[in-house]
Amino acid sequence: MAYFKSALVALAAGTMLGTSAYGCEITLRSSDTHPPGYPTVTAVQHMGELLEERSGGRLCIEVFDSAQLGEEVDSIEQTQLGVIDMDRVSLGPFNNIIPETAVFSLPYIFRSVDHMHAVLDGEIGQEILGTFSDHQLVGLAYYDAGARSFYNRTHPITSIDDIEGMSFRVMQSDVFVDMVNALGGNATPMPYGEVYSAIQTGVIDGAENNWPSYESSGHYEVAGYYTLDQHLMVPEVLVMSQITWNSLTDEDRELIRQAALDSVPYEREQWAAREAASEEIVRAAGVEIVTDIDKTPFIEAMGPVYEAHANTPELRDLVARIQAVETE
Ligand code: GTR
Repeated sequence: MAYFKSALVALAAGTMLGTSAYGCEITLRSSDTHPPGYPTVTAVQHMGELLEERSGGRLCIEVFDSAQLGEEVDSIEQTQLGVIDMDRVSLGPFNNIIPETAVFSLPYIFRSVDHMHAVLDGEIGQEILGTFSDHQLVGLAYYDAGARSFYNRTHPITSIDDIEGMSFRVMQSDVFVDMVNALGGNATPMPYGEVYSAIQTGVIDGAENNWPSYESSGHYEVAGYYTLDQHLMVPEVLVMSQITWNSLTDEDRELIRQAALDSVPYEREQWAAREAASEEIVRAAGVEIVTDIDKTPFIEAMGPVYEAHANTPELRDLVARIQAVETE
């Protein structure tokens, strides 16, 4: 009797919450390097809410933020092995594994956020998502990550000449190593979580990232010069383990695909708001920001990076097709 009663209470509570009284049958564990409240974290949580609602509470997502499940390169491996079900990462760490992703990571490949959206939302975006299936992964969706710019602890960068000899942390991708070297700097690939202390202790002079990452990581506290050269616009990507995917029914896969796609506009909205909020925090902290910088020499220096990473007829064709995508 007591059991019956508590089951009824649970049923009522579950209904109120819009979830099943019997709880989640499948909980997908999803990794993210960012802290709670960061747009990529809240977007995957939002996807989880959609999924729970649409599956009658059967399918749930638990987001492990702040790199609890490992730094990005490791979390990708764990996802390929099926230890982690879902991973929200930058496309950058995929460059050395999937050459096609390197094209989206080329400096200045996207002319604007609108151009990037047009490419990602169109057939080229789908094509690149499809390449993950050769690597034990399923590509689900792209998220926004704004533009990345250089910051450092020693002096304002007002022209390309100021980069000469400086050391910058980059994501673990050869594209970004070559990019910094082509600008006259020295690149040090390292996991995101190690950057703060590497700058603080002077192991490196600086790094590069977008406003929300520069702010939420606290890097602005130790690297107080930020130059808006906007050399990269690397999309974020949400992937699922092929092993997990194979264990699901067609119907559940469709629910997951759709919920992932429906979380994209949500993330873009959150992103825009967070970009503005992070900029405000950083400015209020007294960071010296160089906005007026001639990007032409930066763009011109990237020839060797394109040659090295768009190095097959297929990849060169991909670059040309991206450049040919028009925006209104
Ligand atoms: C952020 C991105 C992360 C991570 C980080 C990095 O902008 O959202 O996924 O790649 O940059 O620089 O490692």
